[in-house]
Parts: sequence; C-alpha cells; structure tokens
Amino acid sequence: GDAAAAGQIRINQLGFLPGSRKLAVVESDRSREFEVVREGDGQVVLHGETGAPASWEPAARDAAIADLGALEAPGRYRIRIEGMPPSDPFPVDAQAYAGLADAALKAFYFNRSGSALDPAHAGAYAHTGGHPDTEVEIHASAASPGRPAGTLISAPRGWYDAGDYNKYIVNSGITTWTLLAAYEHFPAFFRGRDLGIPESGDAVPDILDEAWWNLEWMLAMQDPGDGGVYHKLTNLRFDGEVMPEQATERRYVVQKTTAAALDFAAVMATASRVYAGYEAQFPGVAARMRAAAEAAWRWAQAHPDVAYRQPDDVHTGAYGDAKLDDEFAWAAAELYLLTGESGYWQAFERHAAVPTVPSWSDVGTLGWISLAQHPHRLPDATARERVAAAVGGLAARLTGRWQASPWRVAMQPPDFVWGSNAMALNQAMVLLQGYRLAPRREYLDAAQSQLDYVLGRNPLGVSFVTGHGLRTPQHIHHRPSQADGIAAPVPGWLSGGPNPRQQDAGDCPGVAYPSSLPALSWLDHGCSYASNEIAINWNAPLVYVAAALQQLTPL
Ligand code: 9MR
Repeated sequence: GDAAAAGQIRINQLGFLPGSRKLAVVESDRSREFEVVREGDGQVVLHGETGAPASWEPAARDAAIADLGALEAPGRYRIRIEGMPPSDPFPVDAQAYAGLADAALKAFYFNRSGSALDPAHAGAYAHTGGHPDTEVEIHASAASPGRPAGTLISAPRGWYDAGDYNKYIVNSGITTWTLLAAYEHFPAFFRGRDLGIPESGDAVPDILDEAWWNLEWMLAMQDPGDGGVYHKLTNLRFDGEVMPEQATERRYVVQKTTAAALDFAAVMATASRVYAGYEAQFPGVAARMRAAAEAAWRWAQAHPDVAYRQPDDVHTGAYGDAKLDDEFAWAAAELYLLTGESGYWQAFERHAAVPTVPSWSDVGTLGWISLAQHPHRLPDATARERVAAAVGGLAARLTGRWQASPWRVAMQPPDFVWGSNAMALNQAMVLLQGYRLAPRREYLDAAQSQLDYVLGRNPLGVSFVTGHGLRTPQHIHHRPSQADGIAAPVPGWLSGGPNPRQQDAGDCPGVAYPSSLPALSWLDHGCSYASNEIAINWNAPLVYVAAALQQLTPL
C-alpha cells in the first residue's frame, strides 16, 4: 500500500522523550524544507531544512535527515513537507518508552510453557496452557549411564523459544542474561514496574520473577550425574498451528553440548550474583545456581568441543554453533565475577576476542559487558582499562557507522540476518554500554536511532512491535497468535524483521516478498518464519533498550 511506497517521511511511531535526539528520514533525492506542526491547534513549532540526501544501500533509497533539534515540549506533532504526505503523528512524552519496556517483558509471560494464562493477567489471550514437561524422555543422543535412553525426567516451565513450542538452552542463555543485565544496569526502572503477571506485587521486581520462570527450567536441564546440560527440550517435529493445550506430542531432551553447558554456566553465574540480593525471597537459590554453574563449567572443561549434531529423527531448531571460544570467554567472565578465582580470569584471557555485536551464537561480548559493569572486581587497573576500551571501542565503531549512514542507523547490508531487528537492538545495547562507560552524547543518540529504526523510521514504515505503533505486524509466525481466534496478535512481540535470504519462500506458496533488498525483504504473513517470527532472544534487547533509553536520556 501507500505506506510502503517511496517518497515518505519516516519516523519513530512511538515518538520521543523530551530529551531524545529526534531524527526523521525524508525519502527524497533533494534537500527539503520542513515544518513541525502541533496536532490540535495546528501551530508550526519548528522550521528546518533537511541535510543533503544520499542513497542508503540496504534499501537503495535516497534519504535526507530532518533533525527536529529543539523540539522538547510534550505534545503530539507531525512533520510537513510541501508535495509529500505528512508524517505520522508522533508524541513527545516523558514516558515514551516505559510502556514499551513493560509490554516487551510481558510478552515473556505470554510465552510461558507449562502454565495456564488466567484472564486476570492475560485478558483475551487467556488459555488453559499445555506442555507440563514433567515426563520428558531422555533421547538416545542424550543417554548417560545414570539416565539411559527412555528415562523420564521432569523439566517444567521455561519460555517457549519463539513461534514454536520448544525450549532451547543456547537461546535461553543470551535471552535470560539480557533480562538480568537490564535489571542489573537499571534497577530503579524495574523496581517500580507492575507488569500484571501472577507474581506482581510480591517483594521481587517483576523482571526477576519472570526470569525465574525460565531459570527454574534451565536448572532442570542439567544432568545431576555429571553437570552436563541438555541442548534442548523438544518435540521431534514442529507442531502445527495449534494452541499449547492441543500440542501433546511426546517431548525429549536431546544431546548434551559444550555450548549448552557454557551458556548455562554463564547464566547461572550471572543469576547467582543477581538473586543474591533476594535471598529472603529465593532462599538457597544463589548458592544452588553457583554450584550448578561450576558443575557445568567442569563438564565443559572435560568436553571442550561437543558441537550439536541434529539426530536423524529430530527436526526442530538446531542452534548449532561450532565456534566456542566466545562461550568459554563469557562463562569464564561471569564465573570470575562471581567467585574471584584467578583460574576463571586466565580462562577469559585465553578465550576472549575483540568484542562484536552479540547474538545467540556470538556471546563473548556479554562477558565483556558484565566485566565492565563490575570494574572493582577486576584484577587491576590495567584490566579495568582494557575492558572499558574493548567495550567502548565497539560502541565507537558503531557510532561511526551511524554517523556515516544516510539513514542514520548502524545497520549495513550484512546485518540483515534472520532476526535483523534484534541485530539493530543489540547494536543499540552495545552503544548504550559505550554511553554508560563514557557519557558521550553521540553514543546515546546512535542508540536512539536504532530504536527509531525498529519503531517505524525504516523504509517499510512499520513499527515492528505487535500492538505498539500505527502500522504494526498483524500476522506474526507465532502459534498462539495464529491459533487463538483473536484477530490481533499477542502484544509486545518484536517481529524478526527483513531478511533477504528468505529461507521460508518455499513454505509461503502464493505469497511473495515485496523485494529482495535487505531492508525491504519482509513479509507480514504467518508463513514467514524467516522474516516475521518472534523469539525470546529478539524481545530481550527490546526490553533492555526501551528501559535504558527511558532511564538514561537526560530530561
Ligand atoms: O534465530 C535463529 C537464526 O539465527 C537461524 O538462522 C535460524 C535457522 O537455524 O533459526 C533461528 O532460530 C529459530 C529456532 O531454530 C527455532 N525456534 C524459532 C527460532 C527463530 O526463528
């Protein structure tokens, strides 16, 4: 439709905080004069001229930047340019991203496995629940002397990974860490929130109650016999488009892997540190997590290169990763912070590489970020400087890309991977670390731009979060949203976003992607698991970035 046509003014549909850097993209091949008009009284509050246009490679479109500079007064506005349709209305609001952070976190509640969602907390999305996972079979690939194939174990709770109903340790790793980091970095923001989950109102911040739902499941994925960790808990095949209560296929735990053990160790060490502050509410939990992390680490030392190999009879997600230095570095960093033992620091030094933007398969930077968060626990001043320089260096490089981009976003063609919207937000998360270490305004502005991109300042003109924005995904690949008989998808979920590899094309007969250009290759259709699925590891940086910008942006 019109919204996707060229020649539009693109802007963050949730608007801005009064102190945010406020940029819009004007799709035009020449500089344009613009005005900002207040909704209601129609008063022009700002005149300006865009910068010079240039072509943005991921969309092959000309973009000129409109800088709304001094616009700070709360209100609702539009940008007008002669000969172009006016921009979407956008607010300037002191709480612009608080509700977004809440909704993105509430989405995890909606994906709880093994739980009824009651109307008091889930509203129209209530359902009776499925997947108790109290009788899960040890798959042949996971057999051990103490637990031969066919043994039944109990591993309830956890979050469904994504649009499917399976639970994967590797992806749970980065996801759970990102939520714990959000809390650790911005406790004041999260202490005050009421998400409307069953635990709301207890003495624990809702974000930690929600993370605990998954941590309990993760703990059950460790073999008490040897400390190894099963890679995933899954059906043999993906379920059809049914509600959880209708998905009753037998479930298995599959193969212990080094990546699962190390991601588990990293998360449990982090969680032990964080939940130690809530010993009264979680008695013994911090100590139990520490022991679990240490046992998983020992298993990984003894089995340093067990990659995931999908058994012939298993057809669900693989999360396979053969490059494990980053997992070793991450786990070593978190265990060092928890225990202070020099062996972990030495292991970190052996395995750590220059930081990169994190993803489920590239987690070393999570360790760097935790180290930067706890400088006083580092061995010496040299280590402190090295950690700050490594994290700050990546933020500076991304800021350079943002500055040089005609669209003013750090995303470049290779960043349009499966889950590209999460790539944009993980870039933002790194930029925010740069700002937290050295509060240079451009780091914050660059992070703001990444959120702007995801919330509508993109060439599709879509705010990629269900229920949050003016044009949002309607047909996400998410079994409950597809099967619940409710037109609107479950709210608060980030669509994976444009992905020019279009791996799902064969499963979308008769539905065509609008384009194969990186930033335009997105399909709002339930068939499109490669561009329009949702996933816990994609929502976690949305929680982080929304909360961080809400908390860090000066008034
Ligand atoms: O996010 C994952 C992406 O990086 C991979 O390229 C893709 C194919 O292996 O899998 C994605 O993860 C999916 C997982 O395997 C199963 N649950 C849904 C996940 C999101 O699509």
